[in-house]
Amino acid sequence: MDDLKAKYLGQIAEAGDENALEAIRVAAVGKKGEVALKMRELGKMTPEERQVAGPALNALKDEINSALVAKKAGLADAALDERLRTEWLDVTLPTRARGQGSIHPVSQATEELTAIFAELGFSVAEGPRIENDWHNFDALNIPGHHPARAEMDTFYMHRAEGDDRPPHVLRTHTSPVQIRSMEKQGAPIRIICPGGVYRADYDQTHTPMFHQVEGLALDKDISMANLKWVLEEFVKAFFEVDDVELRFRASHFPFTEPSAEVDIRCSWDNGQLKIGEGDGWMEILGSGMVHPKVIAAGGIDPEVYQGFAFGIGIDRLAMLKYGIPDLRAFFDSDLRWLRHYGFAALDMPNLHGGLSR
Ligand code: 2U9
Repeated sequence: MDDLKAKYLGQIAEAGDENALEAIRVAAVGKKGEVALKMRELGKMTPEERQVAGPALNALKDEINSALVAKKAGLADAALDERLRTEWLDVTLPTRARGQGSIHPVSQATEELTAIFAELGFSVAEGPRIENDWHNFDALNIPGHHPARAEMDTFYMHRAEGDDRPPHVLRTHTSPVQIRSMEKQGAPIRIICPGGVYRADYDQTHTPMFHQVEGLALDKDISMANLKWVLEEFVKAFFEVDDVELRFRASHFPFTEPSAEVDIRCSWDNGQLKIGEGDGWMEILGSGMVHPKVIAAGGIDPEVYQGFAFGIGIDRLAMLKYGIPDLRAFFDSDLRWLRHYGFAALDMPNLHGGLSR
């Protein structure tokens, strides 16, 4: 019996993991283990021998069980110690730097001009970027044969053969939003429609997607004088100048009559653009009195209501205001590039998570 005890206590002490311990338990104190076999031999003993051997076998069984439990706890402690040794975390290390974004100059310009036109009583209207050709062209007095349709380098949606739904296009201007607003809310109306538009064109001053803001004001007694005042107020507020002279040049758009392109007074000093002073002129937008056919297409009586409309390229406005020379860099560039040109919003802590060095 002493041999058994020495054998199993020795094996338990040597066991390296729980599986080994379980194998020892089965061999020693399991139902068919060595201690059980010895117990069976008790029957063959004399009562005197049994009185000695019985309690001794029970004591041996208890001792082996206790050693198994103690060793199991020891192994668990050792495993925990090993994990604590290898899986520690230095919470005092500095955090990993994360790249930070900032507002895009086009979004910044859109927010600024929206606030300015809101002060002038214009609310914002939005509409779909995929338009039917009636809202994008016909309603704006651009019929099927009109050269403006070809000039606009329109992206047409694919039509499978036999699909005779009316053509849909990526809107070439935000004007269809005004048509939809006129249909929905009627007159009087004073809205601006900022948003992305699409034309198949790509060079230093054109990208296939760009941004426009168009304005529309219809009422019973609106004249071109109102248009001029609104545009003057807008230009002064947007470019943060006290005064600016506007020049209206006669032009032609299918959707306005009369039409005018609008220049602002400016100067170039050592490559530095100054708006509002000097002897130069820079074209910044197109405008006019809304064509009666267009007012009628929006479901409003042109005999009762008239008004003005204008269109401005937001990307170009942002380039002028923030001094960014190449339109294409709005689409495939990064913050270092914008900072190079001094886009101020990047360094304004309270603006859309600025301060992104
Ligand atoms: C309706 C009626 C009239 C919007 C207008 C322009 C003149 C114009 C260009 C400026 C730069 C487009 O982004 S740009 O290339 N736009 O010159 N836009 S009048 O006239 C409208 C619009 C909607 C119902």
